[in-house]
Amino acid sequence: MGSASGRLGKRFTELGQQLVLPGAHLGEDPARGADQLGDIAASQCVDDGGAVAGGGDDARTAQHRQLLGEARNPALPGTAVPASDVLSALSILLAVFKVESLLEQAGDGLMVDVHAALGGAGLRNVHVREYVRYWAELTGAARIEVISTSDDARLIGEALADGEILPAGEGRYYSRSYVKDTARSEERTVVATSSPADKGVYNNWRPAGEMRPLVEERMRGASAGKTMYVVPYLMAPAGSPLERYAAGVELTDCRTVALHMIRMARVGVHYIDNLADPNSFVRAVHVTGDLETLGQGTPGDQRCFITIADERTILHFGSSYGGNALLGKIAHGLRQAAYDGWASGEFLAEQFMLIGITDRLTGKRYHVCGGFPSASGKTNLAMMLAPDELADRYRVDFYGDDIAWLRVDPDDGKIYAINPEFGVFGVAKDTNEVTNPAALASVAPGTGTVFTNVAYNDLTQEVWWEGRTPVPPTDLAGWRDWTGTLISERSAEETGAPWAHPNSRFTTARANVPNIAPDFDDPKGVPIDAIIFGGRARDREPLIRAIADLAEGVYDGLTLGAEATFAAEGVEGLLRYDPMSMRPFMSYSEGAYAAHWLKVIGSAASQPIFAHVNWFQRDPEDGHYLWPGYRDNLRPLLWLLRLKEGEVRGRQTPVGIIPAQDELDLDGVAATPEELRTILSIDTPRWKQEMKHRERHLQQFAGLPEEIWQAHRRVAAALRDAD
Ligand code: OXD
Ligand code: MN
Repeated sequence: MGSASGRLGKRFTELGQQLVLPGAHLGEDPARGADQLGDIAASQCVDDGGAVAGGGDDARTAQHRQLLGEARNPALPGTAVPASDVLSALSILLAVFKVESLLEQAGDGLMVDVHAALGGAGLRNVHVREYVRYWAELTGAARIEVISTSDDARLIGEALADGEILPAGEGRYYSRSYVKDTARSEERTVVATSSPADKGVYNNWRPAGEMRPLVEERMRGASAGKTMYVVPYLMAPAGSPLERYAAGVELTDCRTVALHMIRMARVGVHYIDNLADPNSFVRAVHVTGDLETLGQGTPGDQRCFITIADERTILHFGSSYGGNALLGKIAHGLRQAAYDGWASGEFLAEQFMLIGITDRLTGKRYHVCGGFPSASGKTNLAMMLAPDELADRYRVDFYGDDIAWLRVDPDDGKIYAINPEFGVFGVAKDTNEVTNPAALASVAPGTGTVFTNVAYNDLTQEVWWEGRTPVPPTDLAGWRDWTGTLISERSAEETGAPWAHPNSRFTTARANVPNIAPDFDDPKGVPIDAIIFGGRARDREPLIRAIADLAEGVYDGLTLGAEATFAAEGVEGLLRYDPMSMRPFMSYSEGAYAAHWLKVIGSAASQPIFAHVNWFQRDPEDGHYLWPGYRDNLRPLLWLLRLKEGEVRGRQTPVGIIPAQDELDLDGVAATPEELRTILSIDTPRWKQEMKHRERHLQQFAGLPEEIWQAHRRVAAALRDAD
């Protein structure tokens, strides 16, 4: 970086300190310099230990209140406007003026680049400009480019020309990641705040004051020679009541990440240039780093993925894959949004799918959302079509496969959900005409899909993944596995290894899904009738059990789990608990999370029905699945909606209401009466064993609301009484 830009940066530093430039505490604080940084051990990125720095809960709450809009409405009826607000408004105006004039004066080096790039793109938000300037200087990026969706074709052309992506047939593309960069890394992911009270069991909490310098040091100079793409985005339909939590600006030094963001979020300058509070965007900085020297998975692992939740700042270093790099998705859409939803008291952000079910006979339309731990069929369920026998009467519409934000509308007291995402980042493995025909259609030629880490054929530009067809292509000519090795030239040890990485993905815009709901972009969202949870359980969990009580529903979500891999974990029947399927995305303590759920959903005038579903029960003798799954999963959901409407009664059990066999529409289902009896019954001794595990699981969570413990005790007592 040239000395001129350094000098100018210093002047900004002074300006920022002098005028308390709005947002200076949010990500571009120039006062935090290299001189504060010691030689911090890599393991400090996540290891616990050491004194906790930072202010108390009140400090966090006050700062967050300001961030989340109270400062935006200083003149609410009956609210006096403090003199300090007037002063700070004046200083904001002054700061804006000074920043603009400094930008005008800039004569050379980086500042010209920032100014020219941002100004040329029509980006006027002064807070965004200052944020970009700070990070461009820190990371040493050589160029700045502001991205909008309309840049997609050009970026694709450039990426193809550079060999960064390859053509995968008409209007589809193929990308390969670095071999040690293929998944989200939970161990390297940290939620940092200034309040130790935010520490939970799963959120890997660290003090913000410790984490920011550490990650800044890793990012310093790490984008040298690269372009920094400025990606302004919105994680909500424009005009949504939750829009003010949805705006962000991702800075990334990876063009493929920008291409993914265009598919996964609404991207364009206008999303952040006209914010009611121009400073209210999430700062999301992504620096790839030198992937070959980061020591992934070793004790010296340099990767650091940090959400500074009370500063609405995301700093991810050391990957260009998936949730590590597409920061609108998991880091903002889940971790940050969950924190914002709690801090504002306004909403829930959950790793939920969201579907609509229309009954053409009655004209009624229902909406169901729900959480499933990974590998429990969430995307297949989200894109499900009605089974042939029911297709004349029912239509299933897709809204989202991964994230839902839920709020209660003050006008009608209903819970409304939006999918904040614009696209689908789906797991390719096992996607085929039977498991998920809608997903296949959504990645068809002409959809602009980007495939990552599947197998690729150099000669035909075809892609393939395990489960796409029962056996791999037999003509091996041109086929390479996800690492780029020609299948025909694999070594003896490599033979038999999957062609595609198990976490290989397709990235496609949501509008490409053939059964996309007609109102998928309705800013208000859709009213929720049912909230479901489901894991992969080979025994105990029936096909469906409905729960009408709120605390028992939340309790069920908190005790959600999927089978641990028995070989690895070694404890028969022990689930890997994944509360609400949010374990990797929790951003504050689980006790507060449960209380927030009770409060938000409890405030709705019309309550949803809860249910736990399980498509995966197996025959203990030969291991075959007892329920056909996939499209047939609509049947238990229809029963649930009829139960809510009072059209069926089901059978009360200690753990919820289970369908009577004749209440399910089973026309065309091949299951035997014996199989149906098993999946529609409760194994009481097995449930009693589970209750002991649950108790230990819940005991970890400090401050768990008494309502949840009461729900636990009620279920345990009902199981005892069932003897
Ligand atoms: C995830 C994802 O990692 O959706 O959960 O990509
Ligand atoms: Mn997910």
